[in-house]
Amino acid sequence: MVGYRLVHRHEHNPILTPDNVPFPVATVHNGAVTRYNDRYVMLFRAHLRNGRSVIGMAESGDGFRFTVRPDPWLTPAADGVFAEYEAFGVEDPRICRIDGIYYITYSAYSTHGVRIALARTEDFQQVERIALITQADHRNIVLFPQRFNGRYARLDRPHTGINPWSIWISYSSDLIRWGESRRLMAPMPYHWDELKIGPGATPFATGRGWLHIFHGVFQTMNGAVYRLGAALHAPDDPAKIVAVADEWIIEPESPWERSGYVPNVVFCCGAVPEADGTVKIYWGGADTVMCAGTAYINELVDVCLQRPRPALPGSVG
Ligand code: BMA
Repeated sequence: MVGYRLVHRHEHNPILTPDNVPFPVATVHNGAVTRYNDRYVMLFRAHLRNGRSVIGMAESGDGFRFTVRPDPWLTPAADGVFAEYEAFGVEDPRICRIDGIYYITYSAYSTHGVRIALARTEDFQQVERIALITQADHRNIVLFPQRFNGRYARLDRPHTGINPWSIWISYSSDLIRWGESRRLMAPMPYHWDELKIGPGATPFATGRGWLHIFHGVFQTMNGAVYRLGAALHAPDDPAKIVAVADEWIIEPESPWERSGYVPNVVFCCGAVPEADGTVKIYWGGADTVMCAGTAYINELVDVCLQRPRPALPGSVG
């Protein structure tokens, strides 16, 4: 369908480029965004010019025009257990507000592999690391913003050599110790996400369930293509997937999504639902710049419900 778009790209994309960052960086990408005191705060990943990543912060009044703080917001820890596991850099943050506290999950890279660390802030000035909440070989963990039967829930993405990389769920009573993990969603063979999938933005509540924007990858003769998809989880049971949209909601199209440090990548770490029924979606373009767009929440829910595919294709059909 010509002109058919679920997500409307912002006219000023890319909304951030390395030139907008006051400290020397090669990229500004994979940013998470949340509302804080009637403003928007973005925590983004930036490659330093040695190839390792730090997390920077930007602020905005309208969610599209961001100003970057002069110094990085989170750099690899200098001592203790975090120093050992963050030595190669900190990457791909997600922000989740629970009971007035902003929790940040981010990838911690080191010679031991990649783990997920949890930090918290109340004001985006002071940040406190809490714990490393996975073993090695996990990325892309998003928390749900509320408890279910008194427990926190998160979507996981463990790496495995046996199955295609899939989306799992785990639970915790204290945000530190997690368990009861189960696989919820898997890549679909011969489909846009057949190579691997992973959690993207922190899920947000809609009248019809939790909407989760995830990424899916297809391997072509010219390398991998990263696109974004949508899944709907039951309102009171995040382990129950109501529907997964068969089609992607965004694919690399703009020049800065199709070419850059890693070509043909749109990668989402954040989305902000608005009271007017829209959602602002943020994604890194080609692992180099930040982009934003807007969608109608109802249209994203409808595409899940009206044109679904199985969540676990191998076991369901
Ligand atoms: C993934 C992660 C992301 C990155 C994406 C595309 O494996 O490393 O941070 O945006 O690849 O290169």
